[in-house]
Amino acid sequence: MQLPERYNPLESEPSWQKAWEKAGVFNTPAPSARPKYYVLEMLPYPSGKLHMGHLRNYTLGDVLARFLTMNGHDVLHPMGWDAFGLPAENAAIQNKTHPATWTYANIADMRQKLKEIGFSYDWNKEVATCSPDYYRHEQSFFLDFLEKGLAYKKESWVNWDPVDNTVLANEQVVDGRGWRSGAVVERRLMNQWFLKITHYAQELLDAVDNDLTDWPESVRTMQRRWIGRSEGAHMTFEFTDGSRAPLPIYTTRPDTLWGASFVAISPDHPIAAELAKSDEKLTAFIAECRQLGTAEEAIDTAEKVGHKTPLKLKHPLDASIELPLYVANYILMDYGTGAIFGCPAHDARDLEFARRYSLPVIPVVAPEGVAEMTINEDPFLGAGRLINSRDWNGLTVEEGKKTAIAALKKAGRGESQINFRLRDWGVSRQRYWGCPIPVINCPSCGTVPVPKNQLPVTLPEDVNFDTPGNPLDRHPTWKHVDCPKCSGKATRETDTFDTFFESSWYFLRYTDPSTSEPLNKKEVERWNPVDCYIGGIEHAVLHLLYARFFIKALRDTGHISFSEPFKKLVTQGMVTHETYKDANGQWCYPEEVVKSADGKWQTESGTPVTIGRSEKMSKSKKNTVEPDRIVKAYGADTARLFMLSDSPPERDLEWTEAGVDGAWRYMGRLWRLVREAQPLITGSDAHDASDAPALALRKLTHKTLHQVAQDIPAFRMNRAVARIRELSNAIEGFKAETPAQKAALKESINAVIHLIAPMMHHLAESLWQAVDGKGFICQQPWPTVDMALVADDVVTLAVQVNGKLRGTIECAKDASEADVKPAALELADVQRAIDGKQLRKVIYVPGRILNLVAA
Ligand code: ANZ
Ligand code: ZN
Repeated sequence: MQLPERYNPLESEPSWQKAWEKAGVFNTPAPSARPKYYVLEMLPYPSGKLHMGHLRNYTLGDVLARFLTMNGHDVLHPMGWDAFGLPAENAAIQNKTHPATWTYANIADMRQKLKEIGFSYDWNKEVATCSPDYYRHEQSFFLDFLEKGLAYKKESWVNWDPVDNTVLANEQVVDGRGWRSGAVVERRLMNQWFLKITHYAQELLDAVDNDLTDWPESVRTMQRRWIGRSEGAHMTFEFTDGSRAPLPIYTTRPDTLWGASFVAISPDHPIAAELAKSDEKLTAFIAECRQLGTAEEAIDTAEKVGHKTPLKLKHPLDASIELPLYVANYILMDYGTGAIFGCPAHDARDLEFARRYSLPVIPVVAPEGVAEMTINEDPFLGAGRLINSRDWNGLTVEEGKKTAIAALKKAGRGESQINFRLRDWGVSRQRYWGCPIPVINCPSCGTVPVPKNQLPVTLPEDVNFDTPGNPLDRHPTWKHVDCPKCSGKATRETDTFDTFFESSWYFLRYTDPSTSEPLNKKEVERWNPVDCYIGGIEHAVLHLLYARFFIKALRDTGHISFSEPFKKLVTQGMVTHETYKDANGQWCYPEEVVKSADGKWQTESGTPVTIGRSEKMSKSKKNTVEPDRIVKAYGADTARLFMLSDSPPERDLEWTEAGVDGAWRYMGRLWRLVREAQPLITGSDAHDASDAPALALRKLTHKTLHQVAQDIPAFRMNRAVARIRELSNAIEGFKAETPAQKAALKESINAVIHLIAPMMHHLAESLWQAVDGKGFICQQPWPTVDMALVADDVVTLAVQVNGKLRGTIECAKDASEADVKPAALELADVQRAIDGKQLRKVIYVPGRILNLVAA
């Protein structure tokens, strides 16, 4: 078929989408001998807006999915909606609609937009987490967890958002404020449901080290910190007046015990509550502390203040030393025992506190070789040897810890203990638009699980949002039920699950979203674990940790056999754009800004505009570009090509008109390339190695096929694009005169169409049709690479860090340092060897060795 002169994506993209859909080319393949690969992108919240971050995320997954299909894999590539959550309720309040109406309308809209980009999703696998067909199963999981002791209810201190009227997880409190409402949070004591993630603390930590080797190092570090394992000691301090049981304390520094100058308890400690009964000042102090919320960050940055109680405690190893007891705002009730001994010389918080209340500061650790030490503004946190510590003097910190624990043990006052920072996951939310927690509260039987045959507990539809608070709680009938045990009058739990509950297992449900069982075991085990998960770095801790926990809990309740959900993780950077401000300091949208005749930037009405730096696209700064607008103006392929070619996925991507333009022009060049080659490539496929120009083109063609096939699965999409451009440049300058040259050209054109197919998926189909290709290009196998043509150009390069071999990479013999360095830095072993150090020097001997010098 002779190609028309110009490519018109706006016409051909929708027609290819229809053709794909009609032929069902993206339907998940039936089991076969081919290896499986599960490509997963983080499911969107159906806000109604598809933004550039989505487009980037889904494009990366789509390129991988399409590439792997062409490379002999059975691929699962699904999409769905994380559909419960607050914005739907807020929209319901604002627009007087029902959250379901709003949510489903947004889903329909966003699905349509995704379809217009031509993603290779199997829409038969679609899941919306707000559908009872979905959430009924998580209700049954919850009952299993309950039975297994992995879910429980307890009275606990929570962050209360007074604007959204809900409890927030610590992670949802940012700088002491609710992450959505921005309101200052308060601390309140409430009955809450918890999932016992702490049961898996050690296993979660071990797997970070041993199993998650294909995760970004930064995310592994964040997970380790969040789990926060520490080794220390548990000990008890007796009250001097013997008025109550000894006070338990947790410390990570038992070696500093002789430097103790006070003891402090949390404002939420039971002893504080008891003392407050007869102490008005303390009552007021406790109330003030509660305004800080429960987030550690806020507590850490606040001034350290306290209230002195009349009580005193005895030093556990010398009863003649008496320490005053304070209630201090920086002691958390749910870490350790909620009580500490303060050693101001070696802890910044204790030092700030001691200075304020003129408490003794006794240094008990000094740097090696220093005998006397005074502490001024800063505590001494370094290593050294013990001083002022009686017969422990001279011991190192590590020896001191051991000796202290032995002494405490001998005195019957303590022992070693391991602690985790990780807290159990509070899942109760006082909201309507969430999955109802399937339990019933009976005045005589207590908490009774809803029997499984009565699931799902569905949300009532007739609710209104006229008053703040939880509509489930004030619904006239919904919560009133008979107790399943004694048939007496009882009430339903009116809390719903945190929406992280839904996103912890959706990828299992995708494998068979319509089964009436919670999971279709065969399909779940066929596809899981997910081979590659792609999403935003903002989920590095919470979502990923909760999902990891959920998989272990499902394993232990007999639902699945594996222990980790995501083999490889890719976190993509942000999409940024320049910002614009007019003369009045108001932000302007990019499309409102134009260049005047004399080259100055201004608004359409002529007021001058200043250009600010490129920042994450956000509505508040108006520096957004809607994917929809780009797709309607240039087509989806252009947008995708630009996103892929500019920066590596983990880095930020600056969206520019010039970049989009460049991508658009390149599409046109590819079109002309094939169009002009058309009359030349109708002959035979006979190659002739003695034809030098033909051989050179063939070498470049096979090299490109080989390298791009390495680049795509390693997410070096930008390098893949650069290589394809290099090949197309060579084709443009190629004069096909002899039959062998024509055969080489034919092979190259064919290769280019395959190479671009995962990225410029519509254009590739049109070009494939033009060269009389059979079927759809997206279903063709990747061309076979003739390694003989590649071999003499590709070498295995040894990568060293400080002279020690840490890995190898395959690269072109004449690859530049700029080419090999990024690939070397991506090797996990190299990253580990460099970790924390600075790269000082790079020594590169092409074809042989790359040595990275780090210090
Ligand atoms: C005495 C001491 C001396 C401490 C010293 C530190 C330095 P990590 O390492 O983060 O686990 N701590 C214990 N429970 C606490 C609570 N509920 N709220 C606030 N702080 C608490 O921190 C453990 C250290 O944090 C413990 O070791 C304790 O102070 C404090 F030179 O005990 B340390
Ligand atoms: Zn009952």
